[in-house]
Amino acid sequence: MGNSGQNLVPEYSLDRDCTTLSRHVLQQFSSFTTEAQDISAIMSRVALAAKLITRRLSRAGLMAGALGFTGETNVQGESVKKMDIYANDVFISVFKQSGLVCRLASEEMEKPYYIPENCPIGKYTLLYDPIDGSSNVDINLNVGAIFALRQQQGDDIDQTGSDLLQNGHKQIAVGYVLYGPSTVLVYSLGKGVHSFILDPSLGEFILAEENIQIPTHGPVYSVNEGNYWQWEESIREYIRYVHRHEGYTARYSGALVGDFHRILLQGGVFLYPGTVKNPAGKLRLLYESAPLAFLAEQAGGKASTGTERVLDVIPEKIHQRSPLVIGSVEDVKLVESFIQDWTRRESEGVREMSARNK
Ligand code: P6P
Repeated sequence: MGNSGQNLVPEYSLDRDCTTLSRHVLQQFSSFTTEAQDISAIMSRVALAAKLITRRLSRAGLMAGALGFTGETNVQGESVKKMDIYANDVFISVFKQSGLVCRLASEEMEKPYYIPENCPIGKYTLLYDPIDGSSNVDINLNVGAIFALRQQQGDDIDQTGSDLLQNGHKQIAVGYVLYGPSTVLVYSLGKGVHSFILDPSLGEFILAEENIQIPTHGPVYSVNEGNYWQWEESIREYIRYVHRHEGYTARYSGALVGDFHRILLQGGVFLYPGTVKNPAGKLRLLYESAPLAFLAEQAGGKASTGTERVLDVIPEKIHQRSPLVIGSVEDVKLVESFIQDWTRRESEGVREMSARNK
């Protein structure tokens, strides 16, 4: 049969199918150092956790006892889903015998989980939210996981993880897993943002996109408008602005990872401001806002608390919350401008008031 009849597979697709996550991570390093091997092995463990959780999620609806609430409340004061515990235990299991990390700090555990035999100084700690958006789990909507890798900054005698209370620039590797129609893993080591799609037939995460860049502006604003009356007036003014102006559309899934992934690829802004109930917002800094802020900046975007760069914030406790405004540079700046204007008017008002009262 002539060439025209041959079913030629373009070479690039074969090569691309061989660009697995672990190979891509190694390529991020200039040489095959111990650090390169450690980070690649750690990312492979994260990928294994993602595969195990994907498998559970895809069958949970058919498994007795896999879904629903445990009846417990976590350190956040939130009702715990059975899937939260399962996913948390998966991360512990895949790292316990790995010799790769000393500690695991999770949204689901008040204190870090220690793996004592792996705790010489300088060892790694994985911080993670095992199932982000678990309110979506029982209704088969997208959920995610967020992770950040840090290195021990000194001894941790009291085993409270106090040396983890550092700003987001100390993150060595960050990423998230999006459990959607396909399972996507997005990561950065500080050299761009790269996405991988799980090929179930191979059991491998295959490179999908390298050096992802967030558009400088996008149409999406993603926020829970049900909190409108709990926000500062500056945020309400911003919301009224996007309501009145053409070119904006609201998208909100209740799961940060899915909402952020849309912003990463299409542009726009996600915000979870402080509310009357939670003045510091709902999202946790060390394993939600800071990893995503690192990704956003690596992709040419911006991440702010509304008044300061998220990556500069130094937490006072492991589960500290922070307001979050993240996404396209222009859209984050627009939200910040409403906060700055409001703050200025407030201080002018106070000055006028005090001048009148003299
Ligand atoms: P609300 C999920 O519980 C989560 O931590 C994020 O994934 C999500 O963005 C947010 O909370 C949703 O919170 O108050 O809008 O339901």
